[in-house]
Amino acid sequence: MELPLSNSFDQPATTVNVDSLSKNMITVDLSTGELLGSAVQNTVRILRDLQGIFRDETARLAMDPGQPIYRVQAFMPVPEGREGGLFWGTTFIEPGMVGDEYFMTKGHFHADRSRSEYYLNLAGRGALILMDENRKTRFEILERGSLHYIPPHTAHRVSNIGESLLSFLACWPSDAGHDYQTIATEGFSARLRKINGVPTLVEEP
Ligand code: M6P
Ligand code: ZN
Repeated sequence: MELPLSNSFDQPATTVNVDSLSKNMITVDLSTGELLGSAVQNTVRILRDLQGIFRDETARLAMDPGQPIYRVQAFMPVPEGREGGLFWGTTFIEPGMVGDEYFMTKGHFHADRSRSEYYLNLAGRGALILMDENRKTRFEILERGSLHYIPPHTAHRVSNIGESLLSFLACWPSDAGHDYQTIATEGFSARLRKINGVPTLVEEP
């Protein structure tokens, strides 16, 4: 089948300013998930930032408050809150425990509950913890190459249940927003805890 060519070889080639192109270009290191490019935004969460997230506050306070827990890179080509755009990110979660809970993200509902998201795991072993609006909680295992659809109306958080750095890619709508407040006040209905060496979802009392 012949496809129409918009620019045949006997036409002068369009001039492209390579410098201006590369300034806006983002690349993904496909082995680690690291996003490279000047437009990438970085957020680091250390243990001090995660008050009220882990069950065992005594164990958290006994640890180095500067301990890095996770880091998020994001490419947000339109302003946050604008309808119709998409954001792209990578999250890196260190291996480790606070009491019997794995290092994990804060977790959130989308501020616009109708919005969904994809996660694609690149490295390490994790658990995606999902809770619907009836507070029914379940989890999915993240392993290299596993793709996870987070439906609308579903809170989500990720635990690193392995011994090495976990990294996963994410894609979400630019008008989804993050509702952390609901998790801060009500929490998830269950926590993923290491019980007899096994990640186990335990209902909160
Ligand atoms: C993924 C996306 C981001 C989110 C990040 C960390 O990359 O879902 O929107 O910010 O994980 O999760 P949290 O914001 O809950 O700490
Ligand atoms: Zn989200």
